[in-house]
Amino acid sequence: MDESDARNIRNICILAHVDHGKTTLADHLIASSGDGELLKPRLAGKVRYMDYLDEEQRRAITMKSSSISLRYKDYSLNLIDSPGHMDFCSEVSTAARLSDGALVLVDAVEGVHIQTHAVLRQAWIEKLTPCLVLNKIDRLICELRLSPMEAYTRLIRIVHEVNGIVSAYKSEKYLSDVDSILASPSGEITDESLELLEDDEEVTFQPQKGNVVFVCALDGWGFGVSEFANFYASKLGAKADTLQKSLWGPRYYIPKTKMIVGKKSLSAGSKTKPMFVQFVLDPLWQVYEAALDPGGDRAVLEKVIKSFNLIIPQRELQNKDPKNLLQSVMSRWLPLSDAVLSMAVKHLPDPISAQAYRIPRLVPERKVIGGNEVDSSVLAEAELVRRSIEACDSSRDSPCVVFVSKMFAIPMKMIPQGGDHRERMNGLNDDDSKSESDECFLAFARIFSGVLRAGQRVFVISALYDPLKGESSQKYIQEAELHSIYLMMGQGLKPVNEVKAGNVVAIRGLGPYISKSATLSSTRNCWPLASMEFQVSPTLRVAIEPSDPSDMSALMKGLRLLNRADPFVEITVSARGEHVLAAAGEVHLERCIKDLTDRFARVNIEVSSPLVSYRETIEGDGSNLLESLRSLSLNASDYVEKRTPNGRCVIRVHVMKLPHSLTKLLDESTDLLGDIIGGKGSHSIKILESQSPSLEENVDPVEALKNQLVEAGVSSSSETENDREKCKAEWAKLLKRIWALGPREKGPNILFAPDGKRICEDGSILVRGSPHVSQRLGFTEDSTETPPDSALYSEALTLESSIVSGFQLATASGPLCDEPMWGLAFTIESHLAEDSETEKQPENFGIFTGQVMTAVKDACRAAVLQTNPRIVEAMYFCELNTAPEYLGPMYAVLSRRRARVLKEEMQEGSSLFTVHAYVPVSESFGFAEELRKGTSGGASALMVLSHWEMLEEDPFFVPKTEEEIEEFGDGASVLPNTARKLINAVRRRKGLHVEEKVVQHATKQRTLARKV
Ligand SMILES: Nc1nc2c(ncn2[C@@H]2O[C@H](COP(=O)(O)OP(=O)(O)OP(=O)(O)O)[C@@H](O)[C@H]2O)c(=O)[nH]1
Ligand SMILES: [Mg+2]
Repeated sequence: MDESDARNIRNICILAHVDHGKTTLADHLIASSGDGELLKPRLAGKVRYMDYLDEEQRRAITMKSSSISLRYKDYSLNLIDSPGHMDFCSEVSTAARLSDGALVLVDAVEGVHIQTHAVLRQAWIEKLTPCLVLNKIDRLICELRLSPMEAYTRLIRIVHEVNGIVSAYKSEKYLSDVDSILASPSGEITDESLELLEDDEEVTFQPQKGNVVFVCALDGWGFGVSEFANFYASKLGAKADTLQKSLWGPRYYIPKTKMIVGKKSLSAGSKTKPMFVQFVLDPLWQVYEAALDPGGDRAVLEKVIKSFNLIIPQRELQNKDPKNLLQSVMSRWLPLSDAVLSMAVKHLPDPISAQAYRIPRLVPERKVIGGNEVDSSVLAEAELVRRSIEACDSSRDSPCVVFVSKMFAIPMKMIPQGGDHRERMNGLNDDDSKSESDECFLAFARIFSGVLRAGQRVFVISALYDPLKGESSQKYIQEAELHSIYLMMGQGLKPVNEVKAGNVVAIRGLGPYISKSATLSSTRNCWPLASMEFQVSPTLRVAIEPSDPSDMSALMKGLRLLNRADPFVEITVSARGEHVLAAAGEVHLERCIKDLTDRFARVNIEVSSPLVSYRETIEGDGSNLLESLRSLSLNASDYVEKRTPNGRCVIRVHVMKLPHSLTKLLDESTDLLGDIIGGKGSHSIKILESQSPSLEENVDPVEALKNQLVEAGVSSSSETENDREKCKAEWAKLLKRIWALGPREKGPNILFAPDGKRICEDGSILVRGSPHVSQRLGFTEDSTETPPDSALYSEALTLESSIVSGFQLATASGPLCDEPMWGLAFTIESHLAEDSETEKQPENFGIFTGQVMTAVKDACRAAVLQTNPRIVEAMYFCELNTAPEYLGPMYAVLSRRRARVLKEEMQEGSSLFTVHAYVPVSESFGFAEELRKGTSGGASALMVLSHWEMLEEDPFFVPKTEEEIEEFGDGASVLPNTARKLINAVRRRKGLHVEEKVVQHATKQRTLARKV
């Protein structure tokens, strides 16, 4: 293969919301390739060829991304089908990384849904070129029974909406999926917006440009406007190009003058339809009516067959079932695969042009900042490798670079046998024990540069590797010998000896080296490719153990295999020694358990009920952070005081609530903050481009975060402009005092360094702390102040780390139920007094620092408990779809689950309702199941983790005022409220003390019992 060959490669993934028809579309593309040797055309759309796992066929949803190599004309295509269910969204990321272009499907009836947002975002992050496929056009005709004009309005609306989402990613700020759904305009589109829309070069999807097709994947037909433009060109005596431009949007054909005009030139009240309706939809509707209506006019069909010279076997023409007849005609008149694939090869990029602009995302540019110690030859080679990726250089002597986006396991029997004798002899190399050799691990990979050969030796580089770091980075690089390379054919594999840059393949022999993803390279001096970004993190956690304790080792082995085979599952051992499995959702969890029992461990497993995480905070919305700080300095009574047992150190802790926007920002930037705060000062390399999807390229993420931090502190308070400025100044001052973040040094809680006088009246001195985080973030310079040279001062200095540790411990486990704290600001003043005992024993010092740490921790926890503590729970954003008759039962289920409904909307043109709601994670288990039962399968729900939300309820509520006692009773008989119940459940699970009166009124209970 030479360069011109790489120009003929297209790596394409199919992305969409669940059930919008990806796998059905893939079927038709497969059937049309290679004379139907893989899949008979008449079976296309029925077998769902890419869903080869039993579980996928059983549930009729795709659960993994898988690739197939196809040929279309001179082109070779790697088509990757991806799942649409939220639980498997990580598979969308792995598919997107290996592709250059994406076919984004939208169901014409259901329209844009939550996963449509998510996949468009994923495509945007990975710099994929998208094309739009509007699927299920047949449903507009047969199910909704829309007129062509109504259908047209609906299609325009969808295209408009999808364009809106993409342009938000392109231009504005980064939004999470949930935010973008909540922000998306649902208003009507006016004619003016249409005029704007169609002439704007910036608009991504434009049918008249050819990157939108209208299809019915089930029946195997589809078209872009160019198909019709070509057909009408000769009939109307117009140029196909001109026609194509007019076949979408408000363009009208005046037969008298043979002119195409805009809306303005139409006479008032004119009934002329837009050209898309007149020339495209009307004929389509006529064919459908002719075929499906009992009294339909067969002549219309004959006319179509004749004018397009369709060759249809008699057998099919005489088919009694009108549906089959229709399918025969439509799939020959407007073949689906032609419409989709001709669009794909024309509008989606080849690897050479794609890699040239994807390079900043794949290998962010790095700049050496002042490192004299950097080895320039290493740097030069690493740069060379980067350029070779940029050029998609497939010459033999260029460095070979491959990205593995996931590892997957297939049963050994699916591996083609023969040919490679080494495989059989050396089968153990894949897996580390005999019992595991039933499964074979393959790497799902793309070659970005050079040539990869079977049997080649490569370096396996993990994401943390840095070639400039020399020795210290060695643990991130390994050497491996590949076994075989396969072209993926959906269910099958085709062994090949070598592949060139730009192709997608499966590689065998990397099982022991890679757990999730990695970069392979022929040279050590190569940067790892940037890590992939996942839409959500695995949040559903359960503890698992074997039913029979003696199966423990089998389970461990199974877990190890599962961890490797599933890119998204997380397996950890909890502090209490349980094996905790984290999955993305219930469907995912169920599949993991099934895989474990049937394939990987083959033992029976007990699964605990889900372990839900909570956070702890205090009452309030944090809008008065600045005021409470001010009052703190005025009146210093509002604190908790603790003393170390030896009495030398007095600790005063004051706690405040952070503004919500700030907490959210800290929560979202954890990784970045971790990098900044934990980063070594002498970092010689700076990654220039942000890896997170910040919009404008080349924005320094640290700068961006700093600006956001400055904004977040003031945004919530202050009314007048003047006030705002004052607040800003004050907040800026405060930002210079950030001593630490917690827990784990990067959480959403802040420790401010105290601002008091250094020496107090009683001679004790204040442990000042250093604004360590502020310095790292660049809010303040490294302080040059040298403390007075005295023993007490230097002792105070050494206590600083104990105070920070105490703060970290406290924020990691709050007083309510040992869950991490959330959105709190602490100021800790510790006063250290002179040691009264004359002799100082150094061995006592260790004890003393420990005492300080414990005192700080206790004081922080006590401060929270004293300031109206509240429990915070995680919320899912939930999108429900239902027919109107099930709205009632659906709301019943929602209210049982403490859900908060955000909006209910009827989808225009159909009778379906879409409802958005927040559902607490703790209430979400079995939700889908209950919904299905409650509505006899008439309503469906998808959930994505959204945010943390504080429960307003006071967990320690006891009626005090007269009115309260009247309403709730005297306290003894008050039932625990929701907050209290949640806390108690967690405490019970963790084996903590639970204050509960088991028997409240013994006498009453006895009488009750007798009655029963
Ligand atoms: N009426 C109609 N139904 C369709 C069409 N295309 C697909 N379907 C049906 O839609 C359902 C879902 O199709 P799939 O191809 O499995 O959808 P998918 O997008 O692969 O779903 P996931 O992989 O689970 O996300 C199936 O029942 C198909 O028969 C179409 O053009 N018209
Ligand atoms: Mg599918």
